[in-house]
Amino acid sequence: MLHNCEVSLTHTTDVEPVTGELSVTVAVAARRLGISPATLRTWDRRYGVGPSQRDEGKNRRYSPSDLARLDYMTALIRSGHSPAASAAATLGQDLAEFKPDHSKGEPTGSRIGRSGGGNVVATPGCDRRARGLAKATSALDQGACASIINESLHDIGVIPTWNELLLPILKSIGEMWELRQCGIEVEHILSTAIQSEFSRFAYETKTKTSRATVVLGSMSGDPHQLPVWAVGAGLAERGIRFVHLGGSMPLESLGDVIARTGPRAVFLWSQIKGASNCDELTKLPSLRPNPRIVIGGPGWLNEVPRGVHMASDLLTAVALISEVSSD
Ligand code: B12
Repeated sequence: MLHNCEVSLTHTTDVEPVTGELSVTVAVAARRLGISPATLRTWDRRYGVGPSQRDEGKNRRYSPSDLARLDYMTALIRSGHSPAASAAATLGQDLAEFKPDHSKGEPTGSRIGRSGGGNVVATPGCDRRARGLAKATSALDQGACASIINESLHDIGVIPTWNELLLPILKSIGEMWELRQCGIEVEHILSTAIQSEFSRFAYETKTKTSRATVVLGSMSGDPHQLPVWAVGAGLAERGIRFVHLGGSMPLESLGDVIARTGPRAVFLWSQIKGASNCDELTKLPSLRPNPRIVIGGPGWLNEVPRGVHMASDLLTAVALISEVSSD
């Protein structure tokens, strides 16, 4: 019997012989493995498990031995290992004899250590504190997560805590969901701890401005609001008061809040790809002076309107807002 992916190989124009072997595009390789092309690109960039060939247009092409390596890596992940550990084990393995078996079992010959089961969050290249947080998250120990985040906020500040401690772990949890459609419980445990510690930090910090000068929120239909809390805590650290409207804020209500409070700046986050349209921003009320509108996140579609600022990271967002919001 033919392997299911071999059938799809012979029926797709994405396949062509390169140096005498059949090679496939990233889209076909992803389909065959049941994961997204974005994850394959991340594995290439982050772990070096990528295609050995590129065609003349510089597109990636996966050879049969690249695909065997990916089959081996996904078999390890499906049997419970982290992507980082699976990649490391894959790169050191002779796969000439490896035959993929799509059961959940661990591939034979793997020398990787057992992870102890459950949804284990990977932290390749991270420091002791991040490893501790990943461990606490995997163990569903929310109290420990909160104290590690709290300690870090007071120790190194908001921006390094977000960039160095939290982003790698959030990304790893996102990958776990994308790859195995699991890990929602760890996502919730960590998200709740982040939200509670960032809000506590923000409200306990003495602000210099006498009224809330900045309005923050996530766009309609999007519950993701951790980066919004990071912006709020980053502003509080600089003595700037804010009002946080939470996730899924309808544009109309946002317009009402802007009209009523006359803020110096507004920050809007959109996480889910393609969920928010930049054109909608033109419907926000006009004030004199107009607040500075800063947007962030991978969810924004279409061209950013004139006068609106797109921030690509936390530091930029906080700097753009602080510039117009300090007394
Ligand atoms: C935590 C989380 C949740 C929490 C949110 C809790 C909360 N209170 O906010 C909860 C559990 C609610 C949740 C729900 C869902 N989620 Co979710 N979630 C995440 C997770 C793990 C982190 C989100 C986050 O804070 N991202 C912040 C950073 C990490 O995002 P980033 O895109 O990597 O950031 C880039 C830039 O934006 C910039 N950047 C980073 N930080 C900052 C900060 C600022 C201020 C700026 C300006 C820029 C910036 O740098 C990065 C680029 O290098 C992501 C994974 C991920 N990688 O984001 C998934 C993710 C966003 N979720 C996803 C999905 C699918 C969902 C659900 C639909 C299903 C699910 N997994 O439960 C539901 C949504 C339900 C609904 N009603 O729509 C997908 C979205 C895919 C897509 N289509 O875009 C992701 C990407 C996971 C994945 N890989 O599949 N989620």
